[in-house]
Amino acid sequence: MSAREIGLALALAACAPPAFGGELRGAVTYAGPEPRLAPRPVTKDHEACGQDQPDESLLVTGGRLANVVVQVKGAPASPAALVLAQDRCRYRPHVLAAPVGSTLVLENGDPVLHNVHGYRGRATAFNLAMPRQGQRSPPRKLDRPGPVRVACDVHGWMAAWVLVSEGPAAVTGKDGSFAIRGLPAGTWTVTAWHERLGERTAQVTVPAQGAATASFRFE
Ligand SMILES: [Cu+2]
Repeated sequence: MSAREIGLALALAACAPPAFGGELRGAVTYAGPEPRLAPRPVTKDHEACGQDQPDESLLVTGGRLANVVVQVKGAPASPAALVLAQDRCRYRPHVLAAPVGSTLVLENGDPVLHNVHGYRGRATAFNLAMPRQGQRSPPRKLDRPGPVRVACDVHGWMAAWVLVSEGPAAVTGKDGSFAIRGLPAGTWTVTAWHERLGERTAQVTVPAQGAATASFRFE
């Protein structure tokens, strides 16, 4: 390694966040008969939006629950840059999660007007008309923890959630699994949140190196 390369390596090490070797992995299950949700009918803008759209509010596959936000409360977390797209009159992804201090950009990929309305409980968190295809909103800072429900005032079937977390977070995939890396050793409060099923809490001890596991069950 040359002196220049060593200097570069030191500079990179100085700006990198502390690297922690702990990890939390697990799966979220759903007990009970598998729900089959009827598609939501599209009532306008059929050319851009199709005839119906899936109801993604409770997705269970083989007993595994998708779209659950798992977070390690109070653990160090780096802010993220989230993007919520509107694509054929559907939000993608349906659930996003990131720590307080992250930013959210909204994108309109459709040739129709969407009005993106974010709610904290019943209060409006933001309200933005997006009339143009290809439009991107300025990044909005997510400065308070908790769930934000996103709806479109034009298309009543459109629904998404942004969970602003108090630590590193992950969203379960179709197989219900999640993994959160870069955790320091310690006993942490871990929560699992679902838009319809509420929240579960567990205490999990994460080792300095290697993975701890946690599982959550909803019904
Ligand atoms: Cu819309």
